[in-house]
Amino acid sequence: MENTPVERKKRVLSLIQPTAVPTLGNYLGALKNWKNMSEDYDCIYGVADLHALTIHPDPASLRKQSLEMFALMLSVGLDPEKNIVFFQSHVHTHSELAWILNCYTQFGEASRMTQFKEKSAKHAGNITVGLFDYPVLMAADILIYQADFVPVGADQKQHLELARDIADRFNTMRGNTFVLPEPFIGKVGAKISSLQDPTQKMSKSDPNPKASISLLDPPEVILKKFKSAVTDSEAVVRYADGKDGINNLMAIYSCCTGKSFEEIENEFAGKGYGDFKVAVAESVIEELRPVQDNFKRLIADKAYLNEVAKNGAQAATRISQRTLAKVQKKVGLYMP
Ligand code: ATP
Ligand code: LTN
Repeated sequence: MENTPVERKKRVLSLIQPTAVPTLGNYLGALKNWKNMSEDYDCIYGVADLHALTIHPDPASLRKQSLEMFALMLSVGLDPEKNIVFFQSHVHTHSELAWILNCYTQFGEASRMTQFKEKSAKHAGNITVGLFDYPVLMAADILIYQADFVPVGADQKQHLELARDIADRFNTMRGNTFVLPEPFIGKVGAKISSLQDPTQKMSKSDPNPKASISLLDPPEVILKKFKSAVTDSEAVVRYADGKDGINNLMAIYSCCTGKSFEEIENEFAGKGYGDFKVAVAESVIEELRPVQDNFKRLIADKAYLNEVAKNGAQAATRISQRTLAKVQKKVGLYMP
């Protein structure tokens, strides 16, 4: 119809830290949704390399892991012709907005972040101001693009709420400026647990290699890790309270095969955990095979990755600059 205004596609934004090779938890909780949303939304995805600085990574490792993470983002199927993919540190507006938002964030609300409490307990000898300020930089990442949806795992929900609170406060004090972002948290897969301690989340910085599946683990390693996954003594594949290990394996299998929990229970009725673990491992191997093949090809083509990163940074800078200029004006910075 001629006079119908073209509706702006909703915008999606998410970043991931290059602290190690991502795990199956990162993939099922975040990256897979990034890919699923990339057809229907206007998507912006990035490597959160500035966030990774909060725990003092070795500089050479950070550089290598950042490029690998970038290649992996493309390997899961994000098309740089249709989405913006970039490195956070290549887009200066994030840090500039973060400083301004720091001045609109209460010390008390930032102190309540559970991830800060957990990480400062883990890195007790190295609690930097950067670690404390991490969620404000994350709020800047989101708000600077006026993002409508932020696909993340369940552990990031509190950070998203803080970003909304900061945006709301700024809008109230200085006039409507920011879109209030909604978290997009998948129903299954939002909280994949450690294979060795299913009460804990699977984390890429877990020092026990058996606890997590890396996206680049070869098939035989994946099989071995699932075979040694901690379960329970009931020997019945069913989803129930107190069966954290089996619940986790069912969530993984469901995400990789599209089967419901009921279908899975029927499929494995009368079978033992051994058969089930092998089936879960095989579904993960098949799910990751194309990702691993793409990664092998892309990581060998640094010139291509650099070109994509340069284009992504330019596009992201262009969009984010508009919000930054608006904010600078609203807070009263003199602009000639
Ligand atoms: P680290 O161990 O370095 O803190 P991490 O594994 O928690 O890292 P992040 O870079 O903090 O990973 O998170 C990247 C994305 O993956 C986020 O959206 C986060 O919510 C999601 N995610 C992380 N761990 C899991 C998990 N176990 N299950 C589901 N989603 C997860
Ligand atoms: N803190 C996030 C990574 C992250 C992020 C973001 C996620 C940094 N900036 C913006 C969504 C939107 C994490 O996953 N640990």
